[in-house]
Amino acid sequence: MILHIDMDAFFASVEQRDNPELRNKPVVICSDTQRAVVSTASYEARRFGIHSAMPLFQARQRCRHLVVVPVDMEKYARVSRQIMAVISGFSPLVEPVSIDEAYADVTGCKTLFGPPEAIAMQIKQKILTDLSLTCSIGIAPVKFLAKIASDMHKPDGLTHISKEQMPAVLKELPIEKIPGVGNRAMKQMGVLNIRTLGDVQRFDAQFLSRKLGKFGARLFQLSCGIDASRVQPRALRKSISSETTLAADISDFHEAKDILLAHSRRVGRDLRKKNLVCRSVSIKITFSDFTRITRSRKIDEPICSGEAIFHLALSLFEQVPLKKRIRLLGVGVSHLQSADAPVQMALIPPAGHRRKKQWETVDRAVDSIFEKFGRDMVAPAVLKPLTAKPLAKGGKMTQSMKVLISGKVQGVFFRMETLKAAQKIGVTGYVRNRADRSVEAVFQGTPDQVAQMEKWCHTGAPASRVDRVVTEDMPSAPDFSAFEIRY
Ligand code: TTP
Ligand code: MG
Repeated sequence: MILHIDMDAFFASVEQRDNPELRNKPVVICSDTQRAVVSTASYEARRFGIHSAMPLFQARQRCRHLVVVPVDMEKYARVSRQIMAVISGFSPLVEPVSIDEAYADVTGCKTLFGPPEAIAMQIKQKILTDLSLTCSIGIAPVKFLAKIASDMHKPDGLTHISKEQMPAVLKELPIEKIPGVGNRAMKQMGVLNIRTLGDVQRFDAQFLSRKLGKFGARLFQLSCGIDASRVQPRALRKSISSETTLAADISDFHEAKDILLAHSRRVGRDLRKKNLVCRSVSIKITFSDFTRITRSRKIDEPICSGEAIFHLALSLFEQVPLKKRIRLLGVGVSHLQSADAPVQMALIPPAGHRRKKQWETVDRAVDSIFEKFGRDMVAPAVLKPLTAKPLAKGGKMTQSMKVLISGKVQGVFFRMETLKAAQKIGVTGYVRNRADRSVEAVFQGTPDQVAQMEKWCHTGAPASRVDRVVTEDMPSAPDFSAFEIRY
């Protein structure tokens, strides 16, 4: 059985969710160009006859108090990824087809999640509770009917066309409902007096092929309920990389390190987003005279944290003699596999195993924050030589301050609306803003370390003014981590 999931008034619903003032109002999401056309209309706006692709001026004529909201594609793409992740939790066979729709083959998922209708209900419920959005789902034995079914009871619909009901539904199905039917085909079918899929049955396949080409043959098959297309999950990527041609050539080792770290984190994030791990890390350097080198290293245990990738990239980088200035620097990973694939566990975990796992947890926490609150919410640790001493109690805070703290604390900083959100993503420690109780930092560490960090954040300056806290493990002094607090 195939599910087709389609979000209701997608862009508009996301905006109405995020801005309560827009709820229950006629809203259109519209690009900011001169000849603006409506991307999507909320269901309230649709009552005025407003629809996608309508010029904005016409929409305004139809509804005086229409609210126009600009398109925020990055946000919709982020929500889209969250939706796809929810669906992927119920079936390994998920095919995203556009920003707000996907097919899922749930044939083999019965023992885990129940029959297709129960799965559809669980998906709807999870999207609603986790993302506060509604969707419509169609269930059918074949793809094209699942898509048609999802559109039958919008919004918030659930339509199941069983194998037994299929012939009756097909017979009455207007041909304009068939995905992919173009204007020319519609005209020709008009000439043949074909209005429903039932009408198609009056002709044989050869005749239809002659008249309508390839589409004719497909049409005949569809009229018999045959749709050979399968749900096709995206092919597994072979490698992921991130690189930049620098604005100006560099020769400073620390600068190069910072760039490697940023690339490693980006690659790690990409891996985790795709639920992958890698077993090979490489770096790429182009020098100012355009000569290029690549170095790579294979590892036994798969990794996906930015830190682990960075440590390997750095060790490769350190082996390259830097005689020329660097023009381009990049980090790549390959030998990818699904993060869910079984891994042969060593009886004695290799050195640094625990640390690696901790970084993965931190990275995943950061990923959730990115997904939920956008990129600016998390400040990455910077790799710069440490200079400052711990701040004496009551000491004067400078613009930017680095402090040392004993024990291994891994941390990230973000500003979040509520403590609840921090708890939801399963972090073990947090620092709360004294003024408004919002969460300012999350990290892993012992209760002592948590308390210590909390103290640091609140010493001297009002916490509400703290802008960011970043931490760094120091390879030269493994028992120390550094905090940088900016405000
Ligand atoms: P659709 O799924 O076609 O429409 P929708 O989700 O807004 O409404 P519903 O499914 O409930 O009928 O498209 C998904 C998103 O794609 C939509 O929110 C905005 C965007 N889109 C455009 O930008 N231009 C268009 O012409 C269409 C149809 C959609
Ligand atoms: Mg939709």
